[in-house]
Amino acid sequence: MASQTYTAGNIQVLEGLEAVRLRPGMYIGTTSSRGLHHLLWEIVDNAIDEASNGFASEVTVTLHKDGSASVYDNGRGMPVDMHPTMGKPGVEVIFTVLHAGGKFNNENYSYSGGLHGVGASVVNALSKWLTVDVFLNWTHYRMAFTSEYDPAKGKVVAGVPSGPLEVIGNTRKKGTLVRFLPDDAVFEDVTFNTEQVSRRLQELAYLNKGIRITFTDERVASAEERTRVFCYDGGISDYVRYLNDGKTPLHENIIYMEGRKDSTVCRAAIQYTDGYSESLFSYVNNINTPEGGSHEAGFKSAFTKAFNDFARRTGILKDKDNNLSGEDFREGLTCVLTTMVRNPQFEGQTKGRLGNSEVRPAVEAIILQQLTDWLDNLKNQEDATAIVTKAVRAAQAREAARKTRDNIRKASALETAPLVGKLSSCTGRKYEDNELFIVEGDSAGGSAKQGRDRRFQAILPLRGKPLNVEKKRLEQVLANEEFRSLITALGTGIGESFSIQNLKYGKVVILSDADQDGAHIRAILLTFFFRYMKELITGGHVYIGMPPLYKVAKGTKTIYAYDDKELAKAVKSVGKGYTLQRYKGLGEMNPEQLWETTMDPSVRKLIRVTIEDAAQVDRLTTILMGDKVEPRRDYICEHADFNRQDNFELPDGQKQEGGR
Ligand code: 0R9
Repeated sequence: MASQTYTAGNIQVLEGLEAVRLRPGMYIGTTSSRGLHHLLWEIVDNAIDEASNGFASEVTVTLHKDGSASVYDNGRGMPVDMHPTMGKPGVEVIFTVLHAGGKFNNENYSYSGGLHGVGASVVNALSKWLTVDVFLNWTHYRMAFTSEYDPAKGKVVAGVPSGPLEVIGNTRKKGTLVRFLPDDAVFEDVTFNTEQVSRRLQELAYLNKGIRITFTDERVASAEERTRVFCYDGGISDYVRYLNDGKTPLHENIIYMEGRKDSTVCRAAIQYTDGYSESLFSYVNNINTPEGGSHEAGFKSAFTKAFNDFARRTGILKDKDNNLSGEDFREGLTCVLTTMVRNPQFEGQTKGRLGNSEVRPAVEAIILQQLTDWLDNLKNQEDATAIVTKAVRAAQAREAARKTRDNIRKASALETAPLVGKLSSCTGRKYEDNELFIVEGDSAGGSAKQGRDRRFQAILPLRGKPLNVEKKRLEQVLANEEFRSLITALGTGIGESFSIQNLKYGKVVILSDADQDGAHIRAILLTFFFRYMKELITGGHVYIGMPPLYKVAKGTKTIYAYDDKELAKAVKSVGKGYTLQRYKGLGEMNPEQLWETTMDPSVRKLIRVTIEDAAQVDRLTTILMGDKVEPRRDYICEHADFNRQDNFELPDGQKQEGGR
């Protein structure tokens, strides 16, 4: 826990803000919309830290009409006393010295993301202006900073105090208020996204039980819709209930576990549903870890052991029986696992996997103990038996699927068979450069085959709508011919034998029509990848192709427009007397057109599918693809968006920076 006394003397001083201005990507990953939001998360994280350490109960986030954002917490207030060696007040050091602040001093700030925790000074450096108000000891203090072009130096001097720390007056308030305007000279887009901010704040409220987070977007016209309040006294248990909205639970009560070992704190909430997929969402220091890591490994191992031991104790498993596998116990599981880790090391493609090896045994010990206690409790016997019985059935189904798979493998070699007649493979042997286009319909498939660059582009046409795999067991998926060819084409295998190393394509591109049917097909394919080949998505291999909606032609000039905005622009640029073609489907394009607009890497637009927000995607998938109609109808009224704007892959050579 944080120590109660933190004077400015503890602040570690490292380096200046100039570096941040020069290479913002190094500090916030990217200057796209994602990077912009990163600024806000920096400040929000500091407020949440103050609250989760027990000093604040309220966090308020406001998006203002002038484009600025502000964050308030009712905690102790940032230190305003003088820093002993720098001779400046604590707040000034926090906002002007890179890596200052307790976050980098482990004795004071125990847990922080490590990714988000790059500090308030980075936000200051990348803002046009920033103000901080501290309400402390009945006094209201204020300090302001600006970033301005200095003609003498010929560059922007960032984060400079506009004056000394001021005393504004007396106050009964407590806490810290930070407001900043992101600099439009740094960011491609300086507009905060209401839904993105709202979703993250809701997530933080679930992850931090009892903290009241108020979100106001002053840009919203309707007063009713302007403010949302997120506060969950049930914390991650409430989160699991929310995720299971639209699913049928196997037991009413959420199983909640919590414990601490050395410096690792771990909490887990679980509830089983009658479905077949596994929905495990893990976090480290409030940061989502979609690629798992040591905390998940510890959790899974303890989980399997506790349930197998229970199944033996109660005679559900006999001496002669094999243990059930972890997968069997995770069928239909919805789980939120949160871990607080000192000095987290994030690894993997998208830095979404926890590397710290010491965390595994800690989480394992905590969960084994807690889950065994739960299973031994007499009042839980009915639920426990229902769960184990379901796992036994899962094991039987898994065995049946294995047999099906073996049979298919024998007949056609699932992983290696050449797909006569269906897949048009490419000639290139460098797998990471190869692309697989999954194309809706035979006629578009035909155009794609003729139009493509066969050196690195392979085409798999899909006939009709594929099977909706939500709530289908692997066995049923394998019985479906379309999916079998897809699995064979990818080369990875599926289920237990899935291996991303065997993937034959660096990019897997879904190409469907820009209509309702096309959207449905896309959703089905994404559901399939999400449920059965998540690594394909987390590894950044799945893309959505963007065919144009219109062709504007005049004389020899042709412009393709991908949305209505672009159409308006195109029409304006060619002037009167043009012909307009609206494409209803991919099939209407001839091979050259398809290449020119959708497949040629130097002009096409692809959207990379991410599951940054895997929990939301899971909930959405259930609602949109599951079997309950009501929640679907409710949801469609709002909007469902798998594709974030900032995940566009632009034409060749203009790739967006990656990172988080
Ligand atoms: C509006 C967003 N909130 C903040 O940025 C915020 C930072 C912060 C804080 C302390 C209290 N409230 C805060 N809000 C704080 C922390 C500690 C002692 N006193 C006050 C401590 O960690 O022991 N600080 C976060 C870092 C620091 N203060 C500092 F100490 F490094 F300056």
